[in-house]
Amino acid sequence: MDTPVSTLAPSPPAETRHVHILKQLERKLLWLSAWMIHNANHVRPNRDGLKVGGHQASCASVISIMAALYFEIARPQDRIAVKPHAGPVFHAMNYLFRRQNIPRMAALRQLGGVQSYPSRVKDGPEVDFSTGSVGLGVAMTTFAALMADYVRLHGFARPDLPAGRHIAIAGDAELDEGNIYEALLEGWKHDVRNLWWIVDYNRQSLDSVVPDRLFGRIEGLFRDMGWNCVTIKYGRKLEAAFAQDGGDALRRWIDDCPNSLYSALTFQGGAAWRQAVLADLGRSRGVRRIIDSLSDDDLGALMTNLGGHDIETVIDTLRAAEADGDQPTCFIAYTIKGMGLPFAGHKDNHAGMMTIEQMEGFREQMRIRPGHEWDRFEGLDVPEAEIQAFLDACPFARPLTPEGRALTAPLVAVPAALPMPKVAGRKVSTQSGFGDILAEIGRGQGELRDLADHILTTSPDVTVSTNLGPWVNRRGIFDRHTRNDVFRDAKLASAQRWGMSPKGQHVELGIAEQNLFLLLGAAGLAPAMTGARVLPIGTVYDPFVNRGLDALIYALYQDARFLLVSTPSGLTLAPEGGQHQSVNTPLIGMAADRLAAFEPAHVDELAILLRHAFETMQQPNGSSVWLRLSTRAIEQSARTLDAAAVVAGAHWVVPPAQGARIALAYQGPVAPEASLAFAELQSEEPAAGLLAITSPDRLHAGWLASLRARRAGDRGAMSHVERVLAPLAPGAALVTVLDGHPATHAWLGSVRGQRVVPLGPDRFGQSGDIPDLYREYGIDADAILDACAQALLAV
Ligand SMILES: Cc1ncc(C[n+]2csc(CCOP(=O)(O)OP(=O)(O)O)c2C)c(N)n1
Ligand SMILES: [Mg+2]
Repeated sequence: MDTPVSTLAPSPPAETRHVHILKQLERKLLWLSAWMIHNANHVRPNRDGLKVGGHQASCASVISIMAALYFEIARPQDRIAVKPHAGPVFHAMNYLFRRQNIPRMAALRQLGGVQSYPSRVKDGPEVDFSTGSVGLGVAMTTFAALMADYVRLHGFARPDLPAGRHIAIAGDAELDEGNIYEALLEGWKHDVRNLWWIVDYNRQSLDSVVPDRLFGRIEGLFRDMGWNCVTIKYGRKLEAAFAQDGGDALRRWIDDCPNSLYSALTFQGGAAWRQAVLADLGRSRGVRRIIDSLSDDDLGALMTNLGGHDIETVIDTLRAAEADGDQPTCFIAYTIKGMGLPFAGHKDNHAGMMTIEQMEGFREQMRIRPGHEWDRFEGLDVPEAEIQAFLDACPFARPLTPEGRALTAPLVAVPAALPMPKVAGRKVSTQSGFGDILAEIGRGQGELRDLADHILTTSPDVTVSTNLGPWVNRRGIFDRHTRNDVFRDAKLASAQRWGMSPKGQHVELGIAEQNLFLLLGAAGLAPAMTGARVLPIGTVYDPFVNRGLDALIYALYQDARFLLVSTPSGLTLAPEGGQHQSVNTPLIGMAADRLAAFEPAHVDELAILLRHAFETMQQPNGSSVWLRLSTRAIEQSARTLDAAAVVAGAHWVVPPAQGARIALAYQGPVAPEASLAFAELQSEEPAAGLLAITSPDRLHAGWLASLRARRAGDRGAMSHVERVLAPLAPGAALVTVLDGHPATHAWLGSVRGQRVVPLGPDRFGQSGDIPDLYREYGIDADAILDACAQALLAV
């Protein structure tokens, strides 16, 4: 990689001491990343015979890029997403900065060790963005950049923190992910700034070498989206060769060389390069002069001297972009997958790993003595004190704040109760109740003021149809630039007043649901990233949670905190038909970690849950919250609720008598059908109870927690659902109903050995009205009564 091409004239300028040290550090990153993976696979005992894995080739290709960034360009306030398979390089780099330790690196991919792919939650505060599901970490930087602007423009930014850049180091295959282009469009609309994506263009993904024509297209796409696009194609040695007689022909030859041939020649080495170049250009005297004077090794080094492996070129390019201002910039850095390792360029090298023998050779080449593999400066030809001083002087070595990179934000006070709309005696839906409560908060009166100021709402083109309209009218749309509402200025009647300004609190997104969840993720990390409290609320149609699911899970995986309001939901959306009628979402809510999912039936429950959401999303041991709502207006009554029970997941509307043989449980907008059926049931079974389930997710989580606690010896541990079901007879029947998959409730029978007859659609829906659909899918009052009869027969 750094063999001098001494016979060439003019040769690149002699390297300075500074560059020499940088190159020594590159060697160290290459060694440590390869060793970390080797150690995990070949040195550590393997108890289960499973391949541990790791990506030495992916690490090798990005060494110079990461070294240039972290040792030279990045400042502490920059937030960086590292491509998943470069995790070991990232940890090695932190180790050099004394922010990572040997035991955790030695335990790569082992319980308690560093994760295979950087994880905010598991690897600690040095990780800015978790990565792993390719494409998402890259796109997330766009929304994090937007959030940084939001926080600053709202006056929430910490005065001691300078504004930073958001940077993604991306694998080239990440650009195959559609979410990248969705984010590019959205970023353009919001005029995001201070955003860099550095693409490790090794032209290889997992299976193969990527097509040649691709990047011309991609470059154009970036430019169309208002990005600057800079190609870092050749290193200094090649540029020096191109400057010679015959250099133009050589450059054209490399430019035209198909990616797959280039990769194969890289793998084969100098002799193969010579043969291939001379076969085409042997008659050019200039080219012969360049090539003939080089040994095979030197020729191999020359032909693979791509820009992304030339740290000086990378640094110069990044510096130039820095000087250019805040325009988003994509750098396409040409690299070779596995650079410097025996399988460099081989198309199958993604999961390839050096054999024990190859590693031995590599160790010698790196001048590492056996037993000194983890030593920080082993094998480097610079005195330790000098290299340490160099590291200490790197801008990125400065701590971001005295508390480190993971920041905390002050809590926003949540009043004891949220304003409750006057709904008693009226028919109201949870969706409109949500809109009303939020609009009232939006007035920002009295004790609601602080809460109102810190809420950020967002929606992918369903702001009005999810009842956010009144809130937006009060709090405005966020935009970096003030833009008037043309309809309003022209005095054209509209219920929506959509003026945009840097003080607005609603981020209006295009329809792509992945962007909604990436923004919720970024906004939900704002406290940790910026030290400012933001309380993000995102609304989306419930079925389209599925459309953004990967990004939702990604946001939760990083412990981003937000409130998701999904509405309308289920068959209850009757005329809209099957694609809009969600069936599986309650199960997603149960299965998603770090997300408490609720489905209130009535507005009084909703008000309790909304309040709970604002509180729990701010608590270190809290979580994000999901409210599944409906547009079906149902009768509301004035009643006193046990707020703790609503939050814990269920409360008795009609408590059962002790030893009752049956209870009916409902969730969400099927409450009227359940009440109707219950009235009939009660005439037969006066002891029966009627249970409102507000969260199968919380009930289930609480039950598992109490089972675990009892196994661990806490014999008194008792969950909410166990207490709730305790009055019923052993072996009593539970008929359950929701407008969602019946498996959501089917487990309830296991809690106390009672038997469940679960009702709910388990097939795709279709257009209809509520009476027809509820009958067709067996969730109307008749179906509930039939289920009760069936359940009682078997008691
Ligand atoms: C969403 C998603 N799909 C598939 C994978 C499996 N996968 C891991 S890496 C990879 C290819 C990565 O290629 P690239 O981004 O070019 O990385 P590099 O060549 O630098 O290793 C694939 C398909 C994944 N991690 N995430
Ligand atoms: Mg690649």
